[in-house]
This record gives sequence, structure tokens and C-alpha cells, in this order.
Amino acid sequence: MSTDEQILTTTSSVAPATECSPDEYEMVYHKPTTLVDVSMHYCPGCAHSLVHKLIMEVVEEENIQDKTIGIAPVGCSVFAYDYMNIDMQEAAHGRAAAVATAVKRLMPEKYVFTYQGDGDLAAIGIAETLHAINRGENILIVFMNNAVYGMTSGQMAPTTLPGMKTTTSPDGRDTSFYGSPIRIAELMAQLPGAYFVTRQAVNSANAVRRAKKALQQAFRYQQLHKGTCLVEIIGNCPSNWKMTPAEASKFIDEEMVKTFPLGDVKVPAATANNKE
Ligand SMILES: Cc1ncc(C[n+]2csc(CCOP(=O)(O)OP(=O)(O)O)c2C)c(N)n1
Ligand code: SF4
Ligand SMILES: [Mg+2]
Repeated sequence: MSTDEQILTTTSSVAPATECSPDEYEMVYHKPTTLVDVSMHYCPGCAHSLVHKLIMEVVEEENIQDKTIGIAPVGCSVFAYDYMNIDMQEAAHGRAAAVATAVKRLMPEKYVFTYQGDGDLAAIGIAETLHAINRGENILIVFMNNAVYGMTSGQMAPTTLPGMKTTTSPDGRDTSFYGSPIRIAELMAQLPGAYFVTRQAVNSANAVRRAKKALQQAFRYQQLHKGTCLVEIIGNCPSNWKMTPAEASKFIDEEMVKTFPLGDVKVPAATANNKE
């Protein structure tokens, strides 16, 4: 859809859409101007594109496009900088939180966020992430947990579910051999530098609304300089899960949330709970 295209709804109760004049429509949705108007390379139904859009909607609505700097990861979302129309910096695999630390310390007035998959953040980058949060860096970490290394064809990640088949656990993840999935949100929330930690999903309209609200809250908290915000989002990988997007959405509701329950994990004192 081009930026000129909009979803319109008629204010008239009788006239068919094809016969309405533009004056009779009201705009109910437009693609955020903060998204570059190009096709994305993601597989059909992949959550990365949707979460890119949510972040950019928040940036547009908060009117912070020229004050926001994103750090892109290595993984399927490596080209996030081609889609988000803001200043962005690529980081080496797993190092996004360290790069974000430098950017934020040099430009404390900017809104700085990382966008990272679970291979990037929870495997190769877990040390950088943990230390950045322990230092209470005033950054937002957006963590896309799809339980596999999507880009490299679906290997087991630290977040792979018990018994889940991947290309490197063809018989299913055996936790007695590989350990159990790491709950990044709960782990990081224990650190004193963590200010706001939540786990959300985007596999239904209501989940999308809650995820967007969490992202908006996290961007607003960054103004307070109180510590790190971590928004974990249960994504998907229909291609490597070998499911249709609809099956992947069901899998999240029926399986992923058993290991990764949705809701706020750590909230600033005196704020409302956002649990399911
Ligand atoms: C230092 C280094 N090690 C390994 C790789 C190979 N590699 C590229 S992406 C990736 C995993 C990406 O998985 P994830 O972060 O979960 O992102 P997803 O593709 O699932 O969104 C790996 C291991 C690399 N590029 N650099
Ligand atoms: S491989 Fe998986 S994570 Fe990567 S774009 Fe395709 S569906 Fe998305
Ligand atoms: Mg992944």
C-alpha cells in the first residue's frame, strides 16, 4: 500500500462505496509516514513487519521521528534500517545494547531503541544485554522472540520450547541435554537497572493493541531517565515453524504462552498492571 492509500469508511449509511464522494469518507487508518514506502523482504505473515509498523506508529504519534535512533540487529530483521524512516545504526551480531549504550550516552536527549531477535539477544548477545540493563542504560530494548534462528533456517535458540523440533533439534528440544528455554523478560527484570519489563504478542487484534500500548509506554518512560525498558514480543516464524500464519498464531496461544506468559513482568511503582 502506498503512503497515499488510506483505508476509508463512509459516513453515509446508504450510499455504496463506489458512489460516495471523498467528502463523505473519514480516514480511519493510514500507513505511518515514519515507515519507508517499500516492500519488505519478510515472509508472508511474519511478525517482524507488523512490529516494525507498531514501533513506527508510536514514533509518529509521539512526534519523535527526528529524535529517535534505532539499532538494527543481525537476523531476519537486519534490514530494519531500510524500513524505518529514522536514524539507524547496524550493530554486530548481539551487540545492539552495547551500541545503543554509546549512542544514548553521547546523545542523551534522543530516544534510543534496539530491535533484536532471540538468537541475537538471548544467545550471542546475552552478556551485552544483561550488562546494559544492569547498568540501567536509558534505552528501550525490543526483543522479538520467535523461538528459533529464523534467518539461518530455523536452528534451536535459547528460547526454543521444550520438545520443539528445529533443524538442530530434529527430535525435539531435550531439556536434559540442552537446558530449558531462557525467559529473558523474567531474567532481566531481576536487575535493578530494569525499569519496565513486559512480554506481549501480536497474534490477534487485541494482542496488537496491547503490544502497541506497551511500546508507547516504554518510549515515554525513556524521558524519565530511570533505567532500561524491555519489551519482549512473542513473534513467529511461519516458514521455519513450517506452519501457515494462522497455524502459527494458534501455536502461540496454545504452546508459546505456556513457557512465555504474557503481561507485565516489572512495572514502575504506582502504575497499573497490564497482565492478561
Ligand atoms: C558472529 C556471528 N555469528 C553467527 C552469525 C549467523 N547468524 C546470522 S543471523 C543468526 C540468528 C538470527 O536469529 P534471531 O536473532 O533469532 O533472528 P530471527 O532471524 O529469528 O528474527 C545467526 C546465528 C552471524 N551473522 N554472525
Ligand atoms: S524466516 Fe521466519 S523470522 Fe525470517 S522473515 Fe521468514 S517468517 Fe520471518
Ligand atoms: Mg529468532
